[in-house]
Amino acid sequence: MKTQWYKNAVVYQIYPFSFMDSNNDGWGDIEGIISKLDYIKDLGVTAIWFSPLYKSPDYDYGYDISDYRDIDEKFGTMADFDRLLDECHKRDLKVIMDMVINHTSIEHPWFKKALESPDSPYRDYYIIRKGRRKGNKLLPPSNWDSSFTGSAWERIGETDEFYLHLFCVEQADLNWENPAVRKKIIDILNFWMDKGVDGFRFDVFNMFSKVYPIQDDHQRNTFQKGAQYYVDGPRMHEFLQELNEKALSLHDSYTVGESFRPSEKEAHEYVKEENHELDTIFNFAHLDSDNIGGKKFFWKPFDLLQFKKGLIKPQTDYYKDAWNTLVLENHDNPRCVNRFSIDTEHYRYEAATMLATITYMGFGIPFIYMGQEIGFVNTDFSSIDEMKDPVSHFVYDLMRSYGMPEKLAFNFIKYGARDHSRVPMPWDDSVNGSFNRGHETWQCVNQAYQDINVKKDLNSNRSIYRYYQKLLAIKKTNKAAIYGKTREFDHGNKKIIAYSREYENTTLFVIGNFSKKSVKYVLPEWIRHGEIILNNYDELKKDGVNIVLKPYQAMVLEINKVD
Ligand code: TEU
Repeated sequence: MKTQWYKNAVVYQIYPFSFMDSNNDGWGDIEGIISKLDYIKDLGVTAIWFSPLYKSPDYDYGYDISDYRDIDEKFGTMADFDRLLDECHKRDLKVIMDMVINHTSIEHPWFKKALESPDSPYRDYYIIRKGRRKGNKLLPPSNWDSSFTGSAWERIGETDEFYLHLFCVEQADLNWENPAVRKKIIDILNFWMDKGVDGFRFDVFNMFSKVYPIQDDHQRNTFQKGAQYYVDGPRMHEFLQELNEKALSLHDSYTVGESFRPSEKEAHEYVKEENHELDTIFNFAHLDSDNIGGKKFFWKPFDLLQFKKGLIKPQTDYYKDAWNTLVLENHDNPRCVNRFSIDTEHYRYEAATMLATITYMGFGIPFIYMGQEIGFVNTDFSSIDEMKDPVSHFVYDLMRSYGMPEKLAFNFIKYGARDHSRVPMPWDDSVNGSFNRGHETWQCVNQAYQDINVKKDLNSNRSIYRYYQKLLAIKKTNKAAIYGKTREFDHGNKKIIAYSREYENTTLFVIGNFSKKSVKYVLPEWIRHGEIILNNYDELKKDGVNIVLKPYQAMVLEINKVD
């Protein structure tokens, strides 16, 4: 049944709120997406992942689902979705749906029914426990933290019971121990696959299974209290295998799991082919190279060695019995050209193309986040009120509660805010970047659209989009780029990333300069006569056995052994 089409796929992620607003109401919509499918196809992608389109009260902008079988009306109707699916398939674009099943919205009928009566069978759909009395205080059932700051427990009205929410208060965790819950989820997956969707991205999947009975976390140096009891839980493999057996394996599906800081061992187990769990998971380790422990707000000077290790290790360690993914941006991250110590003011084109080259020529499926293909930049938000993401507000409030002055707290959250990637897509330099025809947008427009937009990029002789086209064409057809074994060179070099990809008679050598200065590099002897198949500069300077890489220069060389 499974054709493994995903192995040479290229995925484009759309955050529907901000892609294209066809009816000028301020929100992106399905009709808008359909109008841009040719643009996406021409880039060279083969699949689209849609961030949630389902009904949602949007406390976490779609990641709090209140109906898994319907489309939110701001995006359109189910008939619109069916047309979208059809239009994608007509263009040979696979459709990957986001599936947020660690939790539901508190406005989901299951949760509402659960709260209606203490005897409701729906009560066991969630994780509800009695609080602990201490004197005349009622404490939560455990000391677990939510990933979004504060306690992971919320009291149910005036009762002495609490429900678990590992994210927003409005996102109640489902009880995966309950077979009825798993059955409902399996039915939902089959519902979408019967419609013809080709795969799923599972949101925070490695939190489905928790350790019971619920207990306090006494670990000293934990980044998040309770994580040891709700990350990579004891029934994870069993749950994923069940989804596979009863839904995923019945269709020619592809799955990518978004995991929350999985252990290396478990990460490998989730994707090993023989385990029949997930096809791939995301690897974000390299994106932690400019922040502390993955907490994006806690900025630290960029560490290239950490970036390289994070990017390369999954390629070398998961090789053979699993597949991999390659990510630079998504809806939870700032724009890549504004990270990694990059001088984006002077070298935006060079840096955007360098990052794409050294990331996507690796082993795994490229995931491209909308706007990344034109090197779109972070937004210069002027106040916290312009930020819509609840997480920005939680962290801002937390900093204020520690006594941090307003301005400092705002500057603190600005670097890593998720809002940067969630502003409307800039199509040209007309009003609102032609995301719509001028209606106030749900999220402020990044004023940089006047200089950086799709139309201008496509007309430029230094078009980032056109460079991506060349890169992706190689990525999809060159066997070494798809299947090649990755080997890193000069790990200790603090300016250069270099690795090879070897498959049968072909070897590629990928090299990129992370510095804004020219850097000399001695190419390994065997590749010196290789052909340059991709270069983000017009030339390659040589100086004896050295090559001289200009600021943010990246290249791919190819050599073929003749038998
Ligand atoms: O994100 C999971 C997650 O924990 C992080 O990526 C999180 O966004 C980040 O640490 C906050 O700084 C997934 C979704 O991608 C995200 O958009 C949702 O908010 C979250 O799950 C809850 O559904």
